[in-house]
Amino acid sequence: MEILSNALLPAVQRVLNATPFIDVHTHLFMPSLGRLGLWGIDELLTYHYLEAELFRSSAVAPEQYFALSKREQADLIWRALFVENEPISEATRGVVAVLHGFGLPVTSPDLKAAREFFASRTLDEHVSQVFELSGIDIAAMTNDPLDLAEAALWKAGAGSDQRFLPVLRLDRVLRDWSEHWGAIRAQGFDVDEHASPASLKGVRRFLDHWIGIMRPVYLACSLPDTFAFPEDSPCGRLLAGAVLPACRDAKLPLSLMIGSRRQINPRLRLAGDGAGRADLRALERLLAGFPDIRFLVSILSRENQHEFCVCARKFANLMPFGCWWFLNNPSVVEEITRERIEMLGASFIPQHSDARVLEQLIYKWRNTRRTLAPILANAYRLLAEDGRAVSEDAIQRDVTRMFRANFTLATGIQ
Ligand code: RAT
Ligand code: ZN
Repeated sequence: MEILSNALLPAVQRVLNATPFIDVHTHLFMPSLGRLGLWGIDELLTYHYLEAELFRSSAVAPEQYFALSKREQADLIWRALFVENEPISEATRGVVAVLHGFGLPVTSPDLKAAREFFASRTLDEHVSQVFELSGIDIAAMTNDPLDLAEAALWKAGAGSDQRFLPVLRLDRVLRDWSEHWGAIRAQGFDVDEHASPASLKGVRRFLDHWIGIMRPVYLACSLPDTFAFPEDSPCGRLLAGAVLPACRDAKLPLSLMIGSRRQINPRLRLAGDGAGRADLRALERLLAGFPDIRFLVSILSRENQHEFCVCARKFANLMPFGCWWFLNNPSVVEEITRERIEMLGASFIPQHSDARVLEQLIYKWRNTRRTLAPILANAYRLLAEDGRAVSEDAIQRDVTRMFRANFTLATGIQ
């Protein structure tokens, strides 16, 4: 049945709320990966997005802050950003939404009630309840084969979990070869510091080995704003000579997240990374050179977004996803998503959560639905004005495509 213009927004909201999304990129871990997964109030408050905000609203020096226990850090952040200030930034508002979602106090001078509540939860059930509240049924993880603790758990046979998809993350291999080649060698693969032709074979064996253990749904790497391709550097050679061939043979997509500038302020540790505009010609060359490989790509700089859409119109093997990290704010998400719909229809994945702490899923997905509803409704209103009214089934088809099928088709899962 055709929907009248003034009923479009509620219809879109209904569909968005009723459709379970696939979260295509998070830093969460399935419970069988033990204590790697972060959750609870102290982790929520010490999220690195909030740490960066702390130093703008408190005189504490990063060195003093990092010397504190996690609990003391959380208390400090709560006091500076939630008691002494109104939490109006995106990241602080997110904590309020999570507390409110669980019926916990949002203006309390301390964290007692929240700590008691989270201490009473059992992880496995808590994961399921958080997924339910967030409206997702599957989350892709970020799995690092060079993280000693994580690698040990995989080797011991971490049980799979239908709520979580493994993703083989290659930042240490592609971004910091000089620091990490020794760790690959220590795992028994023949590589050297120069990323020589023999090393490419060793890395290829390393990748095949880990693809066999983790069974990832894609391989992934974040890259700097200076990313170039092709390039005679360890990253360029390893990408062309080992990673891309491994993706092709295993029929796995490669996810690239381009534009992060690591450690522009190392005093802030994880919160010390920045963003920069990239040269998307490198991406164009990759897409043109490897048409049989699918690329899931997110770009960090707002200034790159228009040419990124143009690029996606030229290359069907590119699946743009998400408004990453510093872009994940309503004003920017709105602008980017409108543009993507106008240029790509429903052939992109509007958002991922990038959650590092389990309960962040609740506010990040709530915000995505809230921002997206009027944008989609407006697209259908314009369509109706131009002569074609939509039905709820048509809206459902688009939403399912954007938040599920674009990913399942790109990765070949299900
Ligand atoms: O958004 C973040 O948490 C960043 O610190 C990064 O981890 C980024 O999402 C990435 O995957 O590199
Ligand atoms: Zn991430």
